Amino acid sequence: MIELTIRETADFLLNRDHFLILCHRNPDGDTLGSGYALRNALRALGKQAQLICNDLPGRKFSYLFPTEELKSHTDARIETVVSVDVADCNLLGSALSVYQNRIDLAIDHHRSHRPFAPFALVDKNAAANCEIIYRLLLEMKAEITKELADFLYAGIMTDTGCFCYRNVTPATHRIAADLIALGADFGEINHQLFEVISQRELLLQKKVLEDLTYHCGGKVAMITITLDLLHKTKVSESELDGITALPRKIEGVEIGIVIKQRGEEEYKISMRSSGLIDVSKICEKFQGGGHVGAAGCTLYGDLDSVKERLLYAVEEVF
Ligand SMILES: [Mn+2]
Repeated sequence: MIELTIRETADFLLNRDHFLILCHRNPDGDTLGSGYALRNALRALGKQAQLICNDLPGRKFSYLFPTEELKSHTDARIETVVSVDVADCNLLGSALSVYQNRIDLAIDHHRSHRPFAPFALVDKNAAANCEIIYRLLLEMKAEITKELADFLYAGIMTDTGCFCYRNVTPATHRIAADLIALGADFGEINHQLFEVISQRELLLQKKVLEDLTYHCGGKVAMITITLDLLHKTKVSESELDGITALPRKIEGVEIGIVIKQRGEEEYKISMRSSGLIDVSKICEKFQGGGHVGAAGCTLYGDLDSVKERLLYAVEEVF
């Protein structure tokens, strides 16, 4: 893998055409913001660009990111494949797995980035991938319209939890300030993404919180979301962000763990830390990864054994 600078990446993109941009599965605001902004900027520069994703964005993202523009495949002519905010090519999802070995350039900010493309622009100090895309668009002299500013601002807010996470740097604030100056509708974006909650989500939260457990003397809080519960409350996977952040917010809790059932014996684990403990290290033990304050992995087996293995790994770090 050859690591490119922002300038080299700008030239790389300016010298090519017929782009296919790939988001990661279960898309969040950062991969969507990066993808939509890069795609629209390339189009404005007179190039052909498509954006695809394994899954459609959740309800709260659909107001900002037009879902009808996002498909899981394309028939367009493809010359250059770029992934955005994808830490590992497995995270493209099954529908996009055909592109795993065709990616020319990876633009990412994950500390756990596992190289999969011949060229990469990886800035592990960027709180959000959208920070990198913003710099890249400036370098390409692309016009950052209000629409693009909205996309990029939403990505930064998503990955920084509205500037709350410890990955935030002075540069994060400066870029967000630039985006607001360019017209980003910060009030509406933050309201839609972080305040609005559906009645179904609230019902799910209520049910899940009834079974919340504490471990390690109250330093760890854990909740489980079963498929049965999702079915009963009709909440989709993409609407679980609010509840994923909940256990970590409890006083004295240093690690919040959310166990989400994916299949009969498959569980997706999301870990959030208050920043003192690097949860990506814990998740790496289970072939997962992420950031210091937010990471994930997948465990297989029955729920009791999944919890036991997880708690064993967590106890080790205290
Ligand atoms: Mn990201």
